[in-house]
Amino acid sequence: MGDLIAYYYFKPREDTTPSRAAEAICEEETTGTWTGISTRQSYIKRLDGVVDEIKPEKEGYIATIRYPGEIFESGNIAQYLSVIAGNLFGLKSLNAVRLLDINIPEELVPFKGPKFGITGVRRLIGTTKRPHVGTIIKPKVGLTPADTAAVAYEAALGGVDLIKDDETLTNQQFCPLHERLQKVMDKLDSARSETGHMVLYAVNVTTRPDKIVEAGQKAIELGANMLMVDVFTAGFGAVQALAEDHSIKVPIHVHRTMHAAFTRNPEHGIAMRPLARLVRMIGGDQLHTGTAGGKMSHISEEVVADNEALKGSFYGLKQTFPVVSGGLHPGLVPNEIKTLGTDIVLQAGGGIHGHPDGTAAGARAMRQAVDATLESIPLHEYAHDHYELERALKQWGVRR
Ligand code: RUB
Ligand code: CA
Repeated sequence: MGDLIAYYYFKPREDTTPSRAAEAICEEETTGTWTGISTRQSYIKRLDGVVDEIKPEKEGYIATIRYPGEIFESGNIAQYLSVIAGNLFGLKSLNAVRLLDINIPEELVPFKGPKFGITGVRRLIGTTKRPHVGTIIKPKVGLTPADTAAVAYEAALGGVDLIKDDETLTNQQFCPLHERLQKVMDKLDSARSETGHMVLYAVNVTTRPDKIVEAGQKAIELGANMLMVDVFTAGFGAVQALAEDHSIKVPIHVHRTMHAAFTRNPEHGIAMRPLARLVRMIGGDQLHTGTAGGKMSHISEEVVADNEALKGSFYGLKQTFPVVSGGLHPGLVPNEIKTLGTDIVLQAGGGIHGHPDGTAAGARAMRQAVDATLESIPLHEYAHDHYELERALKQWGVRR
């Protein structure tokens, strides 16, 4: 079995050498502990982690650590994380440590990956090249099912490809999930009969892992054409259970709320990249990876490579559709496409529902911004004969 390679940025404690600090990671995560032990049999040596390389980086170092494949239980993501992203974060010999990326051997990828992937989701909508445009219903919580459906209808008329719940909306009393889902799907049917355009609705079925498949099945029975899960609050196991179940025949949209608790600090925590790889392995069809210039604090040079982790070749698994979201509006679209390419879902909440002429106009403005960008026409020029875009640019400006 091949080894799993993990890359860590780290800063050793002042009284610890870089190699001692990297060794401490290996020991803690493989066969060692803080002291020599009498129970260590000689046959255990093959499971020792190895520090392959240490090189200086910014204020610290990057260590390449080789974990023997045999130390992992193939297919058990929770166990993988306990090794590659486990106790090491608390070791006193390191002032800071961040898991940057992983390289996983094929034997540890017994997963089927996305059922749909970029191509499958595109096939449902009928696109080949252009970025998809999505919206999050706003306000993020509080609307009744009927009002949620009315907003969804407007967004669909305006030309979005995807409508989704927000991460904090699941099945609260003010907006019961089944009622909301049925009303939204009815409205999307009406919109489709007017526009001829298919729209996906990612209904947020995030719940405890032992209930999520049942929740997904029920949603599909009631007409859901996409399911959404908050992967870090629900756990990888919840997404995996849903994605691997044969009865779940719709794509899965994966939100990453809580990710910044581990991804935001450039010196300590877990970068998005290994997490993105895991989400692709367990079957996420779409995953939030951030923007080039939106409202959330991202390490934007990392986003391009994070998306590559979702799209690059990986043991034959389908590609996961990167979702670009957080403070987007039409004026930001050219820069997002220029930086991140066209295989993206451009998702705007406030940037659609905050349009001065309402949701449908906001959706049109986003679509117009995409069209202008693909035709290489500056937004201001395109706005001359596209009123909704003109109004959006007046409201929020253009990023130069
Ligand atoms: C965006 C939104 C998403 C964020 C999360 O709303 O609701 O939850 O994208 O960030 P708005 P990320 O368009 O109004 O800002 O996608 O980076 O995880
Ligand atoms: Ca949100």
